[in-house]
Amino acid sequence: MSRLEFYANDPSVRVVTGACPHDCPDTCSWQVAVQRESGAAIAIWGNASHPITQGALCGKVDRYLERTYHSGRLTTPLRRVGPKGSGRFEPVTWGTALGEIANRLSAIVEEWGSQAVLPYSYSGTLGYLQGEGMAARFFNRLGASKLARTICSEAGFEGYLYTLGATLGTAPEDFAHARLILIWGSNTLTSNLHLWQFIQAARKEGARVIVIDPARTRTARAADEWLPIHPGTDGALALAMMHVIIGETLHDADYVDKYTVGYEQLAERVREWTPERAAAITGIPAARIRSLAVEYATTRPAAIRINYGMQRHAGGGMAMRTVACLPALVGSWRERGGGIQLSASGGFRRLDVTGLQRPDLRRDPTARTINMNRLGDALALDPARIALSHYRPRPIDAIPTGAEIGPPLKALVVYNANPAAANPDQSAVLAGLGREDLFTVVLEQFQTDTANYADYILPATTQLEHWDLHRAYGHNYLSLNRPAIAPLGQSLPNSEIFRRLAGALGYSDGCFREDDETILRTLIEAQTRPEFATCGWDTLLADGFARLNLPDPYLPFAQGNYPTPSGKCEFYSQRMAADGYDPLPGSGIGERGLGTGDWEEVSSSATQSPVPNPQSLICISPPAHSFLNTSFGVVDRLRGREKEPVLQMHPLDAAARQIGDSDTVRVWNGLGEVVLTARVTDDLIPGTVLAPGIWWASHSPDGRNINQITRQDEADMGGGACFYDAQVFVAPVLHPSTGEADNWQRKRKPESLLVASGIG
Ligand SMILES: Nc1nc2c(c(=O)[nH]1)N[C@H]1C(S)=C(S)[C@@H](COP(=O)(O)OP(=O)(O)OC[C@H]3O[C@@H](n4cnc5c(=O)[nH]c(N)nc54)[C@H](O)[C@@H]3O)O[C@H]1N2
Ligand SMILES: Nc1nc2c(c(=O)[nH]1)N[C@H]1C(S)=C(S)[C@@H](COP(=O)(O)OP(=O)(O)OC[C@H]3O[C@@H](n4cnc5c(=O)[nH]c(N)nc54)[C@H](O)[C@@H]3O)O[C@H]1N2
Ligand code: SF4
Ligand SMILES: [Mo]
Repeated sequence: MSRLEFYANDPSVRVVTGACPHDCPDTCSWQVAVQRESGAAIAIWGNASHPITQGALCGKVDRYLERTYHSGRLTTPLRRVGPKGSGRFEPVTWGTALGEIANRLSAIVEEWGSQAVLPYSYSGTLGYLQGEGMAARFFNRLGASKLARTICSEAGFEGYLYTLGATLGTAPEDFAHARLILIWGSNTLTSNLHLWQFIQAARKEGARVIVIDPARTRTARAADEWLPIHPGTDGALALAMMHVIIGETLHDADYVDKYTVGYEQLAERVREWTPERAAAITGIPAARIRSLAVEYATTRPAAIRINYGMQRHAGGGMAMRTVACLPALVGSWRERGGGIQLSASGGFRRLDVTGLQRPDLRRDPTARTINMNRLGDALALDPARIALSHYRPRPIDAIPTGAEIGPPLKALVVYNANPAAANPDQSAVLAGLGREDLFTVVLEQFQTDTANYADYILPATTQLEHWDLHRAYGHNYLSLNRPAIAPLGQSLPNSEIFRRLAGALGYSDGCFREDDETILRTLIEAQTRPEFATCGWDTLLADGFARLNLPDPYLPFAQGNYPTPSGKCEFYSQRMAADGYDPLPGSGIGERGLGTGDWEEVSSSATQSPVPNPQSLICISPPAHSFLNTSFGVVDRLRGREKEPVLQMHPLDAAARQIGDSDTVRVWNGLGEVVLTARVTDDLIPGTVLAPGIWWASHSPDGRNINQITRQDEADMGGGACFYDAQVFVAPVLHPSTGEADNWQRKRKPESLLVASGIG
């Protein structure tokens, strides 16, 4: 008997259908059993009728009731009593909190102008309503600075868009039809679990699965082959693959002729990219690059699942743009089970949100836009650093000067985000949040690292307690989330908090009085594009989800139809030239920043795989299996599964630094330092260290996390983040009395840290 049948037969229980709100490509449809009498949720499971969820949630969200009913849930508004960042608060009423916040915001707007206020939000929920719904209306009406939401995928998105025109791609279901699958910079079994069932179906029919990743992840272990690659060098691999494909005329000349532009220039460009040249950069042997290219071009259909790991680098946009050329070159878009998937969000980007977000309320549409990756700089008082924090997605976007820079930030309103833990350059972010003159309001479910710095913490509901509507970025289904239980304590949905704040500021526009269900129904009913014809409100209420009105099978580029300026796949991009880029695919190495810039220089003089600086290592910090960014760090059982903040390193790198397994190590660079426990493993390419993220700083032995060593610099495109492009030094932390390296650090709080000398 299914769980649905079990509970549906129980008259004391009702079953409510909802959707997982988390930042995950799978956007699962879930069902919750609620006791009628107590109103308590007693079970949660994956919706069996959803074609992607197929009845299963991941190990994290299986624990969603533990998260919702956690003793750490915030249930009352809180006002700061200690110094900034001390984490000491007193309960106040909603009336007091909102009145005082409204007064403070009004005074700041009066003295500094409305742009001195910054909303800061990201991926706590991907819902339209509890994300940028009522909040967008509120900040538009206020005239706050705008936020460029760049922290996750922007570099790669821009690169993909230059090449293909939309973030459309292979449907997850269609991976079942592929006969070769390249999983490229994605740990599918950790961060995109529901794709795996389709990959397994393909393998039953004989498909081979190859993982291209610096780490032998659990996905790489489950695949047929792991191709270890140096971080940030994927563009070089793709160029060399195209060198072989074109050199051996394995490309689809008919597809190329009809549906692409710039083939001649591409052929010219890749001529110099021999597999030998790419081997010295990527660490993948030339012969394997050659055979991979042939395998890719001749196995039909061949699908690529590319994810964000490979674009969190200085040249990540260009690397993505280059890889995105591959399916058009071999014509694999023609076939079900061919093509590439970066994100399915392109379909949902066509959903018209103007009625939801009301940009028309903004009196000053030219208000500055701050790049969230540069929050540390944005919160500084130095105008030069504020200028740097302006959103400058392309090389032609200049750093503003003079009055264009705008006022210093005086108020920060954080919701759905935890920048004190998740943002790059943690020291800079904490220095900003620690400013006594910065007025900070945090809407949260838990007292996070960021909430510790608030002046007011406002308790927010979880997904079990509010309405929302969800797009997906790993499939083509829209989902509705209905509240299953009443809000815990005095917590309120973000929508209601901003509704009440609007009231406290005297905003009389009717849109601030609409209730949540009405907002969502109106949003759905306002859609006129054919993609949403299947997504009626009644369908969503009845089923909890609806497939976008796309053909089945959905082969977006089988006959061209690229929404680029030329209408074709752009091997040569005029738009890139105009925006200040090389118009042809490149390696992405040395595009901007320091990290990967050193690779080529070193490799040209070395016969071995390059290491950027003999003493430094590249640090990547991809998602931990049992966390979702920082959102599940609070759930004891999940934190227990991750055990402690660790640094994985290759035995060669460990030996060179006299580091043994489980030794306490210090990881540092010019930006900051963090103490971690070494895990010595050959599941990594030498020269790269890996710290699974994202730990709460307050759960870490030294009160810091890996974002101590990540930098605010933008990637080459879209102002994207460079999380995996960090050079670090690593050394054992010696025991203060014995002078020996071991894991003593884990067992006691450090008063002083003695650092081994001689390295770095
Ligand atoms: N369990 C879990 N699931 C998650 C998350 C989580 O924190 N935990 N986070 C969610 C979020 S916010 C996102 S954005 C998504 C997407 O998540 P992604 O950012 O795509 O993360 P992963 O799927 O772990 O893929 C990253 C992989 O890329 C590899 N990598 C790093 N640098 C390079 C490189 O230069 N080249 C190549 N080829 N590979 C590289 C890493 O080793 C890692 O295995 O996952 C979501 N799902
Ligand atoms: N070193 C390193 N840093 C990274 C990454 C990495 O791979 N390595 N990944 C980056 C990526 S891909 C991303 S997407 C970002 C994510 O960065 P953030 O968006 O800051 O994500 P989270 O850390 O999950 O924080 C989300 C917060 O929102 C809260 N929340 C959830 N739902 C609600 C709600 O309905 N209302 C309110 N008010 N709050 C809610 C949660 O409790 C949680 O504290 O981190 C980035 N940081
Ligand atoms: S985090 Fe991802 S896999 Fe887990 S339930 Fe949510 S959408 Fe599904
Ligand atoms: Mo993300």
